[in-house]
Amino acid sequence: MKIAAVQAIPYAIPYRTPLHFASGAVHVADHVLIKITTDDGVVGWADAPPRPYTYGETQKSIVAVVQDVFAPELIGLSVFDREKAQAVMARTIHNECAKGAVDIAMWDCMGQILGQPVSTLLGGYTDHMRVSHMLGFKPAQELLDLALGFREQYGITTFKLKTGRHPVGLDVEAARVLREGLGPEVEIYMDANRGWSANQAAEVLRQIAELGLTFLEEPDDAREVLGRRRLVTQSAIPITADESAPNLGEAAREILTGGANMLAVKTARTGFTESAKVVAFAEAAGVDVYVGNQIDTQVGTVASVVFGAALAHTSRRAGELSNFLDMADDLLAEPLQIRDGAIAVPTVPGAGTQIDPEKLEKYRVD
Ligand code: MUC
Ligand code: MG
Repeated sequence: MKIAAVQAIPYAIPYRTPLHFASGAVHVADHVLIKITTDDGVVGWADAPPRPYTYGETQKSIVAVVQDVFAPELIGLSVFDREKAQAVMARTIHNECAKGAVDIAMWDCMGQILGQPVSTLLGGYTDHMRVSHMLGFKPAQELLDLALGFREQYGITTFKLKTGRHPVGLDVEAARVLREGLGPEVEIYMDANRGWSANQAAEVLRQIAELGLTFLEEPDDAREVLGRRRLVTQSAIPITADESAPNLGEAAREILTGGANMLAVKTARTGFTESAKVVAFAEAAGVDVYVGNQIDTQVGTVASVVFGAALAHTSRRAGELSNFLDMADDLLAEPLQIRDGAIAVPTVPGAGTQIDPEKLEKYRVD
């Protein structure tokens, strides 16, 4: 059960429908597949999405840090030595998604060796996750048509509206059209990816006060601390930290210094080991969390399902688990199904991240 090889395989799969948001856009899933092989032949997989506009990582930087920096230190450790692996990787700052994927691939090996689904090992709270769909920038009526289609076809009743546009009226209008068209039962929240100033966000909050939105994520740059604190104090709905809380320490700092009062948990950046610590902190602090989307493929999404369903605190809210529907193809051997607005937790031993070898051959770019 010792780690014998750590490989980082770059690949590219186009999006049928690109996603546009305040900090960037995605046209191609140019991700990196992490493959860990043990000395007794167990293979663990995970997906690392480069998000230069969020963490500074690129496809090439993920390959380089995993193969040149992490692999030499990880080879020889037991796949069960996850805290040792965390310590090894913590010597290199940032590189969140590279670290997260190595951790998930190790858990995949652990589950296979123990003959248990990883969701069971992490807590086994429930057997499914409700799905929230993320809507990128589009005219208001198109957004409503899309949301109605997702509700009709997949039973999805929670939507994240990407915002942060100028003038802010564009996003206020989109929220109003969605609320009127979807009715009061559907859950809607906003993510501005730092697109506004604190004052602009405050104006949006005033204008959407009657629309019953659940929370507002990263309205402005959290480093502008006084503006952000004023927003958090004055807002009637929670202000969620996503990219301002990319790891345990920064999540704690944002909450304890009043930069946010809710947290996005993303397995793509904190894997399973650190995500569990973020959730424990949030639970102890009385802070709500939700499982977010790193614009994940099915390989990334299944990891979010495995983790989100394992813990009571993360399974309370819908997780963002459906944006792989916008991709032209995927790598997962058993494609994910969304039924009645939910995805079932894989019951196979491991993390359920098995790869289709023919598809990997087709899309790899190394
Ligand atoms: C999100 O919640 O922000 C967009 C950029 C990123 O890093 O993740 C996505 C979704
Ligand atoms: Mg976000």
